[in-house]
Amino acid sequence: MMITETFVASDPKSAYAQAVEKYGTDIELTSAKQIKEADGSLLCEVSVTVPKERFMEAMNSGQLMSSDSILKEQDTQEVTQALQALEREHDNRDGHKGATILKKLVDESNINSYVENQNEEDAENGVEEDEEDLLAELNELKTQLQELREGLSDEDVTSAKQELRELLFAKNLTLDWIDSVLEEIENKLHIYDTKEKLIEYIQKRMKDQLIVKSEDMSKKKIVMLVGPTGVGKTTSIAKLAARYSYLMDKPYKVALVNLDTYKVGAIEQLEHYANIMQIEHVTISSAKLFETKLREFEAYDIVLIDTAGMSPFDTQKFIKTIEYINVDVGREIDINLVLSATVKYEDLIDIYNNFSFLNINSILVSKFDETKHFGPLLSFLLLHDLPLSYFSIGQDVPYDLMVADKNYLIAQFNGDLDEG
Ligand SMILES: Nc1nc2c(ncn2[C@@H]2O[C@H](COP(=O)(O)OP(=O)(O)O)[C@@H](O)[C@H]2O)c(=O)[nH]1
Ligand SMILES: [Mg+2]
Repeated sequence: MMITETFVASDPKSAYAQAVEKYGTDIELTSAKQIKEADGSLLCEVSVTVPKERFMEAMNSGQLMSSDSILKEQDTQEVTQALQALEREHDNRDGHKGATILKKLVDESNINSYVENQNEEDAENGVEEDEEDLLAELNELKTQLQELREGLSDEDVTSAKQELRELLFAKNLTLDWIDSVLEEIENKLHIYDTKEKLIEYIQKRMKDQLIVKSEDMSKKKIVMLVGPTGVGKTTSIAKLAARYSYLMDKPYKVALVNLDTYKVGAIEQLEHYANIMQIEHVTISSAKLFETKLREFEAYDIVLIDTAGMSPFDTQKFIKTIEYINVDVGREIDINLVLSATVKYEDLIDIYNNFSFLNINSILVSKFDETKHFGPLLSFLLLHDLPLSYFSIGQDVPYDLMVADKNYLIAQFNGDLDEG
């Protein structure tokens, strides 16, 4: 038996996301409509059906338990991390300037015991002349020790760090990320004493954190490009089609599927490329046909799917997209979100949220050639840990495309830093 449940949110994606959060992706979307509240605001209502057992399961709120245990795990992790940081700090102090201080401290304690001994002896012998000298020496040592302690927060290093922090922020990296990275080296600042050294560390951290998806041609693939209108989906599909069928170690068998029946000229645009390259192509307007065609294309190495751009309130396009991706084609569809490098950070976040109801597998960055400023894109990637697939670096089909490369991206960012 199936149960129908309705979810309401400000836009269809969020409403659908609620359903997925509750029941997982294995649900059927039965309707989505816009509703007008009494105050005139627009809401979206999405209805899904789920098997009764699944409904009961969710009712019995296993979810609460699991989110609780996730919290505990996070807490433990945080505590462990804090402990590790403390240990590092400790090691570091012992290992470096701390060692000098430690030595002085040992010296000082020797003098203390010497003074004590002397005092005893003096009391016994009634000798007082040397005592003043010793006390003076001890005081001097104390002053030196104090100076050394203050020396630990090396002003030069701190200002190099501050300068870099401001520069990175000006280049649109988020303060959250900058500070979390600078914090990691807080106790090793003597190693990163110049701006250049600090930048090296920042680069290393970016490199560690960025993920690149390797271009694995060993398996047959269905790749779908999604993203806002005009971002370069169709152009990228044409470049990819050419790459796979003509520009690699061997010719792969490619088919093009166009789901964009909205944009004027979209059908002709893809047909144009497909005809030049003599590649199998088809335009599709129903989920049923989508299923039939994808099954027909089973023998192809790569099926590339072009889609229509979508904004948060495109309810119709949203329902259609959901219908398409829920079609059982017997294989997984690799969903690539196309993001333009020219877009500002807040917009990247919005676009990602807008499309996140589709399980985004990777990011294709377009319009790499149109900006020198990669801070916003990097900030986005460092926040979301999404794998990069390709970079589109110009309008020229098929050549302006490269397999995503961390070093290339970081080098572009550095070029921007050098300009100050
Ligand atoms: N400069 C530059 N232009 C691009 C790039 N990719 C696409 N374009 C241009 O952007 C415009 C829209 O591209 P299109 O593929 O139709 O976008 P779609 O709406 O996402 O399919 C076209 O004029 C393309 O030539 C790129 O990497 N660099
Ligand atoms: Mg297009």
